Amino acid sequence: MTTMFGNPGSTELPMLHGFPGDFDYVLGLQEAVVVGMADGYAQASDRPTLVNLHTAPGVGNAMGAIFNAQANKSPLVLTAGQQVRAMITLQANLTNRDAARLPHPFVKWSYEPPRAEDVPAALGRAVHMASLPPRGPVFVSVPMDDWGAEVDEDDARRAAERTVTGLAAADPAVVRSLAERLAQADAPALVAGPDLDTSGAWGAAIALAERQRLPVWATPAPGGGRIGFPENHPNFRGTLPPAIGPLGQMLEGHDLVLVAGSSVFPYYPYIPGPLLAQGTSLVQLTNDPDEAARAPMGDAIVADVRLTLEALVEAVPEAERQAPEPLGPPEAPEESDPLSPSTVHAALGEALPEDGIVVLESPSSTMALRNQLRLSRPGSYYFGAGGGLGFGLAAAVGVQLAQPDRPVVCVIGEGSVQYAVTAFWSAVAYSVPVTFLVLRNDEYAILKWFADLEDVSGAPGLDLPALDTAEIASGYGVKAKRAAGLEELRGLLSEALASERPELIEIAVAPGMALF
Ligand SMILES: Cc1ncc(C[n+]2csc(CCOP(=O)(O)OP(=O)(O)O)c2C)c(N)n1
Repeated sequence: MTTMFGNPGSTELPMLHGFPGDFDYVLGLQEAVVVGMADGYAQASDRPTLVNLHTAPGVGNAMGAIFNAQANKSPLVLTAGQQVRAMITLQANLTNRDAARLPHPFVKWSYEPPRAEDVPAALGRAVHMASLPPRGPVFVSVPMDDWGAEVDEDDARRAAERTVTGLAAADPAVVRSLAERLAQADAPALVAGPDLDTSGAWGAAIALAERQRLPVWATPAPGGGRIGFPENHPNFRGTLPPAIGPLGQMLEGHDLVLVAGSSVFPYYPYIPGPLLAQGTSLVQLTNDPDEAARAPMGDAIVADVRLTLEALVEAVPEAERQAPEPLGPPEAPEESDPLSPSTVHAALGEALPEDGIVVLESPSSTMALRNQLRLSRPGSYYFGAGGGLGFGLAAAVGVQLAQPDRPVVCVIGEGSVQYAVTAFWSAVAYSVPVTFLVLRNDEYAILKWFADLEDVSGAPGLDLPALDTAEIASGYGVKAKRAAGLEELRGLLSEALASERPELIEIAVAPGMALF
């Protein structure tokens, strides 16, 4: 680790004393943003990432972001300061009174070392716990006087130098049996999940799809934080709907569905129906025992997704089935004033270089973006799998810090911006050249759509008049412009994408849900 994301208080200053020159400190102005930036950084750098929060209130502020990081399987090593040991029992001001319990149930492991001398080993253990599959956030509370204690240098070095790997392929007999099931199936399909991206399995997924002529679906968009298969590939069929009934129907006609690197499934909203059509069976491949155990149907194999797919590619024959029908180009959006979100996404699709990265938090136009963009390089898409707003803006800054050579665009609703608005400051302070594309529809559009679905009428609090995000971002130092129409949007997008500083484009869009 070479970067720490934090927001300091008096209880953290001893940890920052003599801050090492080979470490960078990234200041976030509120803890949800600190964790959101670290989440994006951890995912896009593929490394465990260090975070420092301010005792109980700092962890409290960060809880929504820790929830998101858990859903994203982000390997975050969260630390927080704590009162001096001598004053914890009498509960002096700022004591985190039950520090290890506080971040539950959103962390894999949570600890306050019993002695100062145990802090190095606890941090070592935290790094390994965060990084072992399935990855996720962990937490260590460190009393502020511990940093001045003597430790055994040799023990500390030994703790720091250990390597622990957790990659494990599936039992070869299980792979052989799956290969036979695939080869004998009449119409098998592949569902590509976010962990294909995390585990570096794009190549294996493409090889399997081509060898077995599998149509490939992306796991449902709202819960699928990353893309695991090139969406411009001829075998790609689209993104699965996120509800039980429609998803089961969409897979109808496939006698075997292999779901790789995803939960089964990240459903929402509740639209009941058969989980799968008659005659469809399912096998899930996941590195997460909990994902395997809680799936409501199908068999599951718990193993590293890349290693197992690579073994599967070796074990399956070249299929003679007909190649899947290509999806065809995205639907051309209709002209409207104000522009539809789909028109905005189509313009982004034209402007975005092939190595561009999209961080998305535009709830009512998630599907429209996925349908318009067809992202096709690994590590090109990050979405808050937990559904808590505040991920997008902060994570985009972290992703850009981890991937300085790839242009990052944060596509975000003006409502969503407000949950992580101080991330603008960090983007400016550290010259992080994210392009923020803000879709302004003056409402919580997705909630109006949900209100219809839930038969709710007359709900208050769904309109956002006069929320001027360009003005707000300017206050944090971001160069911000409002695009008056499509031509201006195109020009501003290409300028911002080429710029070496953070820039924001606000564009008015039509209200309502956008699917295509
Ligand atoms: C932390 C958190 N609070 C509230 C919500 C509920 N919520 C989901 S979408 C949404 C509206 C987002 O508004 P905006 O970004 O403008 O997007 P639009 O729906 O208009 O596309 C809200 C409030 C949430 N998901 N997370």
